[in-house]
Amino acid sequence: MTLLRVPAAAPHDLILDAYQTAGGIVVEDIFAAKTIDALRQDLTTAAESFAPGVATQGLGPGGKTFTGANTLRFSSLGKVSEAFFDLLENKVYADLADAVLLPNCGSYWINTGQAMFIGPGEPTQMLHRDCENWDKFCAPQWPHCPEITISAMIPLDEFTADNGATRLIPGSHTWADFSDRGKPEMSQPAIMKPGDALIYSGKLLHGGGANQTSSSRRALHLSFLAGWLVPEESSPLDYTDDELNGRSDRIRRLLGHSSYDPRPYAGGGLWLRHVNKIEDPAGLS
Ligand SMILES: O=C(O)CCC(=O)C(=O)O
Repeated sequence: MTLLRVPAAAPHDLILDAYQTAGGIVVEDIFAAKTIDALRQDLTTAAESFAPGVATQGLGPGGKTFTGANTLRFSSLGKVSEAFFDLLENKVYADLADAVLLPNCGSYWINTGQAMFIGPGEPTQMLHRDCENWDKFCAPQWPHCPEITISAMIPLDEFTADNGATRLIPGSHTWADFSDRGKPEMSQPAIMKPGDALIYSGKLLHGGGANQTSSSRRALHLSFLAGWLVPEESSPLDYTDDELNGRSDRIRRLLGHSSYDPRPYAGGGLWLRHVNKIEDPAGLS
């Protein structure tokens, strides 16, 4: 299956259908140039405070083989760029996330918003599925486990086959064997320009490409996760209530400043304080 590309202006049903068929699609012109230009500038400045190769995915030296020896990663992106909040309100991505995740949860929150700058000489990352983070949930039900996470790779530079464009295997979200991660030669690069995004299911095999150029491949990743699962990034600790004052309900919820309400599905409320929603007066003190 070749990589499918759809314009962001296409009808929602067409975008959803392409996503469900391939497991990952390039959505062209989904983000405004001014948003991406601001993110490129702000994240490049913030990157000066981080060294390549120090991210471990919380797993020590073993995690570094996944995150990359010459790849620079950092998160909490709303702390360094106002433009990050524009991404959270993007209607095309929100509509797709709603359609994919809300059949399986009352609401979803940010899994991670993460700068991923692949440095020169970095080899290809292992192909993986983002849902492997929640292995004990996905593996036993594979391939019929509910969709729990959706991700976007958002280029800040052109993504080319040589500079580390994310590689993916379209259709691998329906493979019968969860342990089958395919082979690198089965993958294809998501060639994109700034303003586009690769949006893919947590079930899809993908990974960062090798960077054979002399410049970093600058990009960020923004993923959402069913609200009843623990995300990669500790967003609720990163932002105080005061910092999110005046932000939309959606942004507060995405950043973990609202409790989880399972309805219309069964289950109890989660992420509470004093057994009340954290946004209710009784939950505040
Ligand atoms: O950098 C990329 O293109 C993809 C990285 C990725 O998939 C990951 O680290 O989970």
